[in-house]
Amino acid sequence: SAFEYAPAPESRSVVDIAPSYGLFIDGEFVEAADGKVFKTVSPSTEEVLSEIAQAGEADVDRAVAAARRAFEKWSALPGSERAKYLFRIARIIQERSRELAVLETLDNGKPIKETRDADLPLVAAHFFYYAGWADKLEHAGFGVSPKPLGVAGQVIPWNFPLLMLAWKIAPALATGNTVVLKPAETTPLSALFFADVCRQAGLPKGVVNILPGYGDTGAALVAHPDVNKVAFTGSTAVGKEIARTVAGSRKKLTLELGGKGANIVFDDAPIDQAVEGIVNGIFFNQGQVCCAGSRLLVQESIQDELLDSLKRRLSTLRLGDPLDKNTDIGAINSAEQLARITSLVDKGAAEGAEPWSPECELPSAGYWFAPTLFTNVTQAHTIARDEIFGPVLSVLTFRTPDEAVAKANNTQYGLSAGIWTEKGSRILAVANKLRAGVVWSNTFNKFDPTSPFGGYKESGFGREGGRHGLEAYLDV
Ligand code: TXE
Repeated sequence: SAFEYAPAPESRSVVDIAPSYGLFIDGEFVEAADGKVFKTVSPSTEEVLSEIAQAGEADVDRAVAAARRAFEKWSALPGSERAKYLFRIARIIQERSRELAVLETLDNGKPIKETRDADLPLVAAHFFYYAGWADKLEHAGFGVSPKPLGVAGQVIPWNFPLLMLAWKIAPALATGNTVVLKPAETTPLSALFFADVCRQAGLPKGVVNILPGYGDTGAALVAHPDVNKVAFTGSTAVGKEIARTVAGSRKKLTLELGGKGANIVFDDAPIDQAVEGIVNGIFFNQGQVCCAGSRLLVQESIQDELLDSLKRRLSTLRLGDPLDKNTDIGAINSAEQLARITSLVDKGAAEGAEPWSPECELPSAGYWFAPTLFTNVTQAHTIARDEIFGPVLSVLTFRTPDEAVAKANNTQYGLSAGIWTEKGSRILAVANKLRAGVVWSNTFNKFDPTSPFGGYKESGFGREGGRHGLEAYLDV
């Protein structure tokens, strides 16, 4: 790395991790009915962090029944009362954000810089934002007296464990629904910690239930006849399976799936700023981001200049201990995800694209992947089409704005895009032609609870965040 920093690791002793955790059902931590457990490990060291109860079908039944009982009282509360609980949860998250950031970094592998400065502030902001809606639903534009749906079954991924939980739970509770949530199998800890936050906030029992487990637990939850609303974030393949499961039922469904975002850089773009945005777009959270800018579309005339700057910048990224406050690139979340990234990168090279990585030493334990940039990429290449969900950027070029739009839209996905140019008129013209749920201009990966987020095409349907996020949890 270009600079020498005295490493200042955040201490893991900030957070108490119990040797084992139960399921959180009806306000209590309980064992699974069949006694099953699984282990959660730290992806940066492969150390076992804790042993977690694994929910089976009987536990899904118990949790849904608890949520159903709680629904009667919770939905009957005045919105202003529900708001008080949500505000309390938001404040406790702020107060305990250091513990939560360390916990999330340990279980997920992402840099503490990110959990501290992005994940945790956004989690709290989300609860504050939806707390504000709870007593104003009649002003949300869905009619005089919109009604909650009932029990929400929510399944979330591992890339932003606590933030995805916030995106799902905050609007559900604000609108008077109750929740059974299944965190991802590799990152159950922050959701269980959140269960403790709910207890601390005095949330009535059964309003939030947390069921750690694998895909079969998620499948049982989604299929449960007494669940009224299903919300899923994860792979497109599982999203389609879930859509088939709920087809024919009265369940309301929202899906937030994969992406293959394009970052489009025009010849008049501020290059240094664009380089920062490109780096953030694909290396934030090791590229394990559904809206990552995983395709760089650069105007041909500035290709050499931009790639030179980008490579110089990549050479300064620090990869290593995620608890070190100077770390830019942490660990990949799991051995499975690392294998997926590796296989797609191998395919890229085999199909004729040229990989480049800065010099960097990968730690011997844990799951790591060096930042990688592919040039000589064509639209037919697998790495230009499939979501890699890792720190891998595919570079393509264009000559005209129309060609940029055509290439950006040439994907089965439609979640995100970025435009870099000094021309305001071009931003508007290009943004309006992009089939993507979010288009950033001269920035990337900016999130705000007031903005709806979601995809076009195979990136899913429904919106989370903002006023639109309420709609998924209301009958009008
Ligand atoms: O996803 P899964 P995986 C993409 C990304 C990644 C790929 C695979 O490309 O490489 O998906 O990741 C639960 N019924 N994204 O395997 O399997 C599972 O337990 C109900 C993009 O981790 O979809 C976990 O809680 N639930 C994405 C959650 O679904 C099931 C984020 C996600 O896991 C289930 C994650 C089933 N049949 C991966 N099978 C994004 N949109 O941000 C699994 N699950």
